[in-house]
Amino acid sequence: MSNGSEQLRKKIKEKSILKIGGAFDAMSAKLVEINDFDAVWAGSFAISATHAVPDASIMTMTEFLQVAKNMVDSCDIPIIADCDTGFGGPSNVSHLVKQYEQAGVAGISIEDKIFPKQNSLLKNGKQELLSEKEFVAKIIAGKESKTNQDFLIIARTEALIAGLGVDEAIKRATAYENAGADAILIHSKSNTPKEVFEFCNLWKGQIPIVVVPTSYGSVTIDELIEHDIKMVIYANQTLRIAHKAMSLLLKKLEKANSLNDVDEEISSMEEIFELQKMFEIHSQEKDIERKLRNMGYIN
Ligand code: SPV
Ligand code: MG
Repeated sequence: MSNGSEQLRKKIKEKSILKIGGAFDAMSAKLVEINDFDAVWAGSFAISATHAVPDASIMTMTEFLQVAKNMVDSCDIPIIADCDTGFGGPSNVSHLVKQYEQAGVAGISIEDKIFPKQNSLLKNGKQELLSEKEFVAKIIAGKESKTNQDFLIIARTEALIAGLGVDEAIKRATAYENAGADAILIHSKSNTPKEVFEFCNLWKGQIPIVVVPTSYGSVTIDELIEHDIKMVIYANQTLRIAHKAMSLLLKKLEKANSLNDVDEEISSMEEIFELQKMFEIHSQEKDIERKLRNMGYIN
C-alpha cells in the first residue's frame, strides 16, 4: 500500500490515540486490520520468534523486509516496521529507509542501542546504548534518504531500558527530534507507567510520543491519552496467543482418538478461505469464462 505514511499521519492528526496491533506475518497483520486497529507493528521479537531465532539482531534486514512486504501486500492499514538498531551504521539506515519506503511500509522504528541488540524486556539482557551523536547520525541519514516526506522515522530511545533515567531520555529524545525524527518511542521495562509518565510530563517536543506498555499492562487508554501519548503498540500479544493456542491444541491432539476432539476449538476452513480471499477466485474464474465466451473460445 503506497499511501500508508499519509494515512498514518492523517490518523495521528485526527485521533486522540492510535492503537497499533503487533503482527508477525501477513495473516496476523490481516487479523489486526480486520479487528479495527489503526496500524500494524511488525515487531522484531515476534518475527524472530516465528523463525525460532532470538530477538538479538540475528535475522537480516532483507528477511525482516520480506515479512513487512507481505503485510503491506495483504493489508490496507499502515504497517510500521521495527528495524531494531537500523542493521548497522548511518549507511545501513539510509539503505533501509529507501527499501522500506519503496515496499510501501508507512514508517520504521530505529532504537539507540548498540548492534547486535537484545530484546529490551529480557531479564539481565545487554542493553548498552550508542552515543547520542552516533544515533543522531543515523536519524540524519534516514531523513535524507526519504523520497516521500510523509514516511515516518520513529526514533526509539532505550535510555530507561538501560537504567539511565528520565533526564537522559528527555535529552536524547530532544536531540532526535532536532535531527529530524518524526516520532519518539519511549520504551520502559518497569511494571508501572511512572517513568514513562514522568517523561511525558517533561517532554517539550512537538513530535508524537509512542509507547509499548508490555511490562506495565495495567495502564489504561484514558491514562495514555491524558499524558498526550499518540500511539500505543500492543507489540507481542498476537504472537503469545498463537504460541499458547497452538501448544494447547497440539497437546490435546496428540492424545486425541479422532480429529473431532478438537474440531470445535479451531477456526473453520471457511474462515481461513475468507481471509486468504479464496472465494475471489470463483468470481475471477466466472469473469474470465465470460470473456472467453465473448471472444468465441467457448460456446
Ligand atoms: C518488539 O516488539 O520487537 C519490540 C518491543 O521491539 S520489545 O519486545 O518490548 O522490545
Ligand atoms: Mg523489537
